[in-house]
Amino acid sequence: MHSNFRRIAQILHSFPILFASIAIGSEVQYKIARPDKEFRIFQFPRDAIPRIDGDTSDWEMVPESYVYRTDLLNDTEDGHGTNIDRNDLDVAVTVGWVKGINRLYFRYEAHDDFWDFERFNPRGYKNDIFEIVVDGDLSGGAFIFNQNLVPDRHRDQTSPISIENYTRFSGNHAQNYHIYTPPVNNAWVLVWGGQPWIGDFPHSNYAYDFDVEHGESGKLVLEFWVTPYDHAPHDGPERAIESQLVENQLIGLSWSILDFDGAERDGHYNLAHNVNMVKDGDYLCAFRLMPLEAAQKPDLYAEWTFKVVDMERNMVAFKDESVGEVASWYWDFGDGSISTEQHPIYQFNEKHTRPMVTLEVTGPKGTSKRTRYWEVLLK
Ligand SMILES: [Ca+2]
Ligand SMILES: [Ca+2]
Ligand SMILES: [Ca+2]
Ligand SMILES: [Ca+2]
Repeated sequence: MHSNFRRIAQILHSFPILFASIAIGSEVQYKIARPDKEFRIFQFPRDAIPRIDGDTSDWEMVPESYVYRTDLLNDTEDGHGTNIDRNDLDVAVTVGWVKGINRLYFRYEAHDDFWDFERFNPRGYKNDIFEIVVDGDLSGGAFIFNQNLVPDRHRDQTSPISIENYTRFSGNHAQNYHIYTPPVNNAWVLVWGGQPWIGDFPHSNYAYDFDVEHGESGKLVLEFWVTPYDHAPHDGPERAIESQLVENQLIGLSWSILDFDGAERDGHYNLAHNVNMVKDGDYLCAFRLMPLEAAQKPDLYAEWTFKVVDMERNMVAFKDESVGEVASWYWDFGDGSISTEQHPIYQFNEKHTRPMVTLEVTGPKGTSKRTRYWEVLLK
């Protein structure tokens, strides 16, 4: 059932509308946490990408419906359950993305009655942590080595085979970030896996804003982005494969807050309502990469891409990528032929090796044209 669904889900990734109708309100069950709830990732327009500076004014355009707060969390480890004292911890998390860029942006705002950030000094306090886990292609499955999820022969961490498996396996197909809130005398994130490089720029970026000392109560703001990977090897980004973030698709994502208040951990509040989320992609929540909200939609403009599918026959597949509401398409292939399909495939005559191709789109807000001159190269 499980693997069948994964296969179906991958096929349906190409048909997001169909996928949505099957995933919601049907018998299909796939292995995620909280299957009754679909979370949403806000799409920023490309002219309003958040600046990572700790100032969250660039998030003010995000509707409240995208803000996930303390009421959605469950302390599954330290006994609070969903009955969380907002004076002890109160958080708001918002996730964003930009179409065309494989990054997940986060705004994390937290009130804590005791900010504990001296883990890395000799007094030996703990450290408040915001932990996120990302599975960019919903592949699911265990991704942390040595957490009772791997065969016995691999559990001895001192054996060479264990170490090799750790670097090959942990964090490879889903990534876990332990983010220090805030870091003092240490890196901003502990990557729980074999690929610490994903915590470095340009694979991620972060900025904090807080005005509290260790032990005080108050508010902390963290703004950051990470890059999700389908394959994040130990030896660096050269062989890594970024997850392709595509509008309307689902990804796996969850977070937890490890709240230390001066002594032992006081809470492990997690969105998945199951602490297996820290090590197994089957326990992440489904987050949808949303289209632009109406308020952020730009006026109509024409845009398209192309692929030469058969150079010998001068066969080209055109793909409409216009933004805004489009009612009709008019392609001029520059040789006297036209098409009114949205995504035409066209065979050019041999005489037109460098055609000038124009797409004109028409919708309620008018018309827009986009010409590519000498860009479609044929034989
Ligand atoms: Ca900012
Ligand atoms: Ca607290
Ligand atoms: Ca994955
Ligand atoms: Ca704390």
